[in-house]
Amino acid sequence: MSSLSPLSLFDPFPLKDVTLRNRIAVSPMCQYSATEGVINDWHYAHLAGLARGGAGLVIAEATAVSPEGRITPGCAGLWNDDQTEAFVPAVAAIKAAGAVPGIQIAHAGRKASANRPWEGDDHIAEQDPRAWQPIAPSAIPFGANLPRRPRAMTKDDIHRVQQDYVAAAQRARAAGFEWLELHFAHGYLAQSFLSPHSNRRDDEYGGSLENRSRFLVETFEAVRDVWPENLPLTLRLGVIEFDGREQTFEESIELARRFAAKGLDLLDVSLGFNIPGAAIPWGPAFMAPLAERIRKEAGIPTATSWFINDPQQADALLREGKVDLVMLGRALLENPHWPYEAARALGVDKAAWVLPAPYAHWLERYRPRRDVAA
Ligand code: 8CM
Repeated sequence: MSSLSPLSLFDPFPLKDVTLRNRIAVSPMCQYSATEGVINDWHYAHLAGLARGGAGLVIAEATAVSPEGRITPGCAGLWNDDQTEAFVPAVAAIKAAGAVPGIQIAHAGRKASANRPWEGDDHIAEQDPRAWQPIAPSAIPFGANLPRRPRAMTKDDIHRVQQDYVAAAQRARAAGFEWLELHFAHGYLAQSFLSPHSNRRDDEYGGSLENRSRFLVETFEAVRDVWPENLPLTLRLGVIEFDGREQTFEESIELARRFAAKGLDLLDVSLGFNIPGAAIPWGPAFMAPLAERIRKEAGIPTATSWFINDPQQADALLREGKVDLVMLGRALLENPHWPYEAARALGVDKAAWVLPAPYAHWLERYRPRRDVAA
């Protein structure tokens, strides 16, 4: 990667020992369809289909590091052997289709113990046997559709959850994943430590930026110690809360610098979702200017998602140096073959794009040949 030549959507992306065939990544998208955290045929079809569609990186959904860290009872998990083994065929299918297999590991914090989005999207009633006690930095509920009061974590809880992250990272590697993202965004546990809205602790895990970020930094360091040095370790960080204070973004640039110094390979720039009613300025690629500032001011590769739907728009984000990788969710669910269409729209020669041989062969064959008169 040269800093002189602009990047484009179909440039390979080398990061550590992994090279993505292009700059298109599948955002992690919860399917809420696992049983006891074990993924199944639905997930295989979903993940393999996205990989076969041509993306360079497929990141499997937010996968809980512990039972209490699930958002819903249907969330995937990585705290036992059955769950780990169930990921093995998914990893194989993603790789067979030419994409790099990634996974996001997560703890839902005070947003845990919820119903699936299509079954209410609210906390499961406390008396329901499927419910469990959410935990958080402080006993402050999210509110709105998630009113259940979490239990404030003890330091033992903090250390246990950090060890759960470490164990889940090791399981992710054992399952064959080559790219690991820690979920430090969207109002889940790590983000709720960072945000003064949800963290009112008076010990070394609350107060100053240094203290509010301690849970995140320690967790990152512990995972970095066990995740192979030669494979990408990334964070999805909620860099801004759109809470009218707008201070958190300056803090996030500082935090990104610290993570970079500690071996972070890429920052997936996202937002807080940590207070109901935040004034989020939804719009096409609205997080990209923030990703650009972090890329330039913290000197770290960035990715971003949110309303990136159009090939020219995605390509421009790379050419303008805003990001190193674009993350697509809904656009790829609607059309897993979006990368093929994007290649055509951008006039990219398919030969320059690494396709699995059986497809490269068919796509090149029986095309009108320029050297043969029609
Ligand atoms: C669900 C699970 C995990 C996440 C999510 C969602 C839904 C929306 C979103 O993020 O933005 O990180």
